[in-house]
This record gives sequence, C-alpha cells and structure tokens, in this order.
Amino acid sequence: MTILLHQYDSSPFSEKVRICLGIKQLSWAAVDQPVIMPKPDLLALTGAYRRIPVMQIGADIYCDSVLIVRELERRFPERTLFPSGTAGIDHALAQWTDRSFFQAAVAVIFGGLGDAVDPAFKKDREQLSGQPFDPAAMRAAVPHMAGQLRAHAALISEQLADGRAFLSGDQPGLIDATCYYNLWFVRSFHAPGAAAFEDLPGLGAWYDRVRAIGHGTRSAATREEAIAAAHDASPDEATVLPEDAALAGAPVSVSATDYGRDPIRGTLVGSTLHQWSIAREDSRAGAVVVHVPRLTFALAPAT
Ligand SMILES: N[C@@H](CCC(=O)N[C@@H](CS)C(=O)NCC(=O)O)C(=O)O
Repeated sequence: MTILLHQYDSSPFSEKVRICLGIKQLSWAAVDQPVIMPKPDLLALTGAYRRIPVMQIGADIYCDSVLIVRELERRFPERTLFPSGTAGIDHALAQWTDRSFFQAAVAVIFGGLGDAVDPAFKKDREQLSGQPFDPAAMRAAVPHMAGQLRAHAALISEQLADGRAFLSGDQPGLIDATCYYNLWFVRSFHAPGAAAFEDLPGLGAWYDRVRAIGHGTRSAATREEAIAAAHDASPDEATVLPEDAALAGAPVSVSATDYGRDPIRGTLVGSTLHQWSIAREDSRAGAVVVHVPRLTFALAPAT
C-alpha cells in the first residue's frame, strides 16, 4: 500500500519525515494540504487533528512526526533510522528539537518577517496556539532568540567535532533528520538569523550531507485520491495493552497537549507504550483508525 504523506513543502516537521523517507529510500506520495484552516479533506481522515504532517497507509492514519517515524521504522526496518542501536534516546531527542530548538527557529523566522506576515496566516496561528501573534514583540525577541538558536546549533557542531559524517557515526539516522529540519526551516525562509549558526565548525558540511540524502522517491496524490484510498482499505488489526483494558472499545477523545488541541473522538481499539489508536467512522473516508503518540497527547473517556 502506498505511503501517503499529508504535508506542505514549507513544513519543517514534514521535512523531518521526508529525510527519514530518504534514509530508507522509500517511495511515497505527497498529498498537499492547505497551510491554514479550513482543511476538510485532512479532517475527514483525522477527525479533528489539523497539524501537518500526517501519514496515511490505507485506512491507518498516523498523526505527528514523532509517531510517523516510529511507524516507518516498524513497517520498513531496512536502512534503519537507528544505526547506533540507540532508538529510545534517539526518539527522545525530538522532545528537544521539536520544542525549545523549534521555538527558537520560529521566533527568528517570524521576528525577522515582522509585518510581512500574511494577516490570514497570523489569525490562523493565533487560533492554533491560543497566543497573540505580535510582530513587534517577536521582532524585539530576535537578538535573544538568535543567541538561543546558535546555542542549540552549537550542540550539533560539538557532536561533529571528531570529524564523523553523521551525528551517530558513518550512517545517517533519525537524529540527523531531527537536528537538520530546524536549520533547514531557518535557511529556507532566508531568515536573517541564519547567520547565527553559519560559522559553526562542521555544521555546513554536515547539513549538505543530510540534504544530499534526499527524500526517497516522491510522487503526488490528490486529497480526493487519499480519501478514496482510506475508503477502499481496512485498518490494520490493533490490540489494547492490559493496563488500558478498562477503556478498550470505549468512546474516548485524544488531543495534543501543546497546540492544535481539537479532540479526536472515537473508540479506543489499540494502545502500546508509545501510542493510542482510535477507530472512527467518516462519511467520506469510511472506517479509519487514527494513531497518535502518547507523549504530548492526552486521552480521556468521552463525556
Ligand atoms: N509535534 C508535531 C508538530 C506539528 C506542527 O506543528 N506542524 C506545523 C507545520 S510544520 C503545523 O501543523 N502548523 C499548523 C498547520 O499547518 O495547520 C509533529 O511533530 O508533527
């Protein structure tokens, strides 16, 4: 079954996944979604989750890059994302890159853009985050945040100090994709803050090596084709852990705990130590199972 990645090209979390698809040399199809709401064709699949990226394989829908890369490794173990055999700690690295490192990148980019930010985008991101999008405050924070960005990037440079090609040695892995995408984000916006890390030893050559990995074999699918693919498939069997047995088959809602918290409602049909799987029915997509990571998501019995 084709790997469908609901994404848009400027999305940094999608770039993390695209590089992982490149490391694994997989074939996949990009399903481009809008950058701002409304996203009716994405929500037909996820129920409520609006963020990008989302991976779809048939009628199984995987939310959040953290879970997407885990599922890629489970389904396609060849050309591992964990060349040092340190999967746990490599996964944990996302709790740094996707939060404080990402926030520094965002602040440098949008603080640099200032009033040039499209008002519709601004309003959408205010709704997403529940925070005011204040260009003046963001501009004022740029010097501090550029310093933060440099300090984050310096950790990558430090790891490369012994001349290794990739962060865990000779072979690229998830940690390269995870550390790469924030720098890619800043560079692709030509943010003035990119100067914050350009001179750090080893960083530029490593960046070029990660970029050269590419994205695997990419094709494109329409949003309608993606919904039809879900409709025509059946979700994989899932099982619930004994510790979650009380909620097995019960109506629940799951939502992200950071931003974009719209609850996904359905029935708990699967759980592991790392994810929850929620079955739901959609008038267009049919029966789907939506998978979310446990870290940064909350599950509650439906009220
Ligand atoms: N923790 C999520 C974060 C995803 C995220 O924030 N994605 C951004 C785009 S890169 C987003 O969805 N922005 C709002 C939108 O596109 O509607 C992940 O790793 O996938």
